[in-house]
Amino acid sequence: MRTQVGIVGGGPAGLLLGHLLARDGIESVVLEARSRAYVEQRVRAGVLEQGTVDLLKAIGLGERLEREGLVHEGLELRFDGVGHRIPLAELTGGATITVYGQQKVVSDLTDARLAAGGALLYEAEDVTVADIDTDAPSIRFRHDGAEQELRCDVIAGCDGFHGVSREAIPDGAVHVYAREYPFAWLGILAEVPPSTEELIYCHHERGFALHSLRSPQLSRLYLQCDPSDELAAWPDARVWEELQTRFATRDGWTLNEGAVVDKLITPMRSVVIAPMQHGRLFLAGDAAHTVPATGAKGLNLAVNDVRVLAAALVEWYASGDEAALRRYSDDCLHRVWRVQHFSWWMTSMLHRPAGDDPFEQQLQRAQLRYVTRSRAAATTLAENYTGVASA
Ligand code: RFL
Ligand code: PHB
Repeated sequence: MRTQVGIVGGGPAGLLLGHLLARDGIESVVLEARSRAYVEQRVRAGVLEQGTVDLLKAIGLGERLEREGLVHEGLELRFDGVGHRIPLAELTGGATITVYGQQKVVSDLTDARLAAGGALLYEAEDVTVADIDTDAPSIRFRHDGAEQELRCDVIAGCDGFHGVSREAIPDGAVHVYAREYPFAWLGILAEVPPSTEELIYCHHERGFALHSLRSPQLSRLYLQCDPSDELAAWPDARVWEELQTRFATRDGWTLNEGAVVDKLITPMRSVVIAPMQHGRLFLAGDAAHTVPATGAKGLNLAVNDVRVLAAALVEWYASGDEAALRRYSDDCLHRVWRVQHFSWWMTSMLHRPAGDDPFEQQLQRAQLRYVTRSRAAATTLAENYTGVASA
């Protein structure tokens, strides 16, 4: 088998890259380890930046997004039992965020790829990436019981945080910057109308909580937990009780409860692999970096990477000039580090610190008061959250 661009991973990064390349007549094959049903049911991100929405609309993927996406012009920071609105759009000259589940983004991209006859192989097993130091890299894998080799001009490693493509990079050729946080998130999807119109990021002495949503009938809620917690330790009743405690306000705000239809525990970590490329292998999305979910950035950053990578590949195929491809990592990393900083900052401001350090708790509350009272500080949050901050 042969193609121009071999794409490992059929998540948002891989599928969007395939879509962008196809628009410029560049052929690709997407290899996905899981089944279509699994990939499309995986509940993950919910918040799309303005730039992500603009791109999806510009490339013909805006139809359902426009119909079902919920445009938000603000968010709430809640601490000491009081809510404070950050008017995102007003502070940024009109930038908004759109709540639209990652599953829907993935379904829209999958439908578009299959309708256009693009190659997308599910349940690709034992995928390995080889010969990235040569002009003829290849991907080996097993599909329907048969060993396969896909020869390519370049390979895009879009296989997420647990992917295998970056293992092809020789030891010592990249630097891994990493930070683990001493807490995790327990997330639920609940069949209940959201108790809020805008997202609520809540600081509480018992730990962080977040109220998000997926639709007028579906709520998405998270609470800070211990990274070693098992789901079994969190029956639904305990989850609701903890959410009720953390979200409680002095003026008696109520949190609606409903049937829990999905529950997961996800670690919080920050990772950057730099450079994001080696030879003919280009890493994009979570394969190259991860951020703690507090900034709602991972998917948006993945979209930015593949936008830059697709443009560089188009230029290379059109002119033979490698300059943009060689610059790929540098072109992405400024934004990657801006987003890393913002995600770390939001995470540090909102979570219960390890060891319940009272000094750090007072610093957090001082920062929260400042962000909610100073227009300059609130603008910093708004620019970063909506994705219009310059890197
Ligand atoms: P993905 O989505 O992990 O997709 C990688 C794909 O590669 C496949 N794969 C392989 N395929 C072939 N061979 C192999 N060896 C393979 N190994 C893996 C996987 O099955 C998968 O289909 O990475 P991608 O495309 O880079 O996309 C990144 C985003 O998924 C991620 O950054 C976001 O979900 C992060 N995130 C959020 N991002 C936002 O922008 N806004 C949010 O509101 C937001 N909320 C979240 C989040 C992530 C969360 N979790 C569960 C980590 C909330 C949560 C709870
Ligand atoms: C979500 O809706 O899943 C979500 C929203 C905001 C975040 C993280 C996740 O910061």
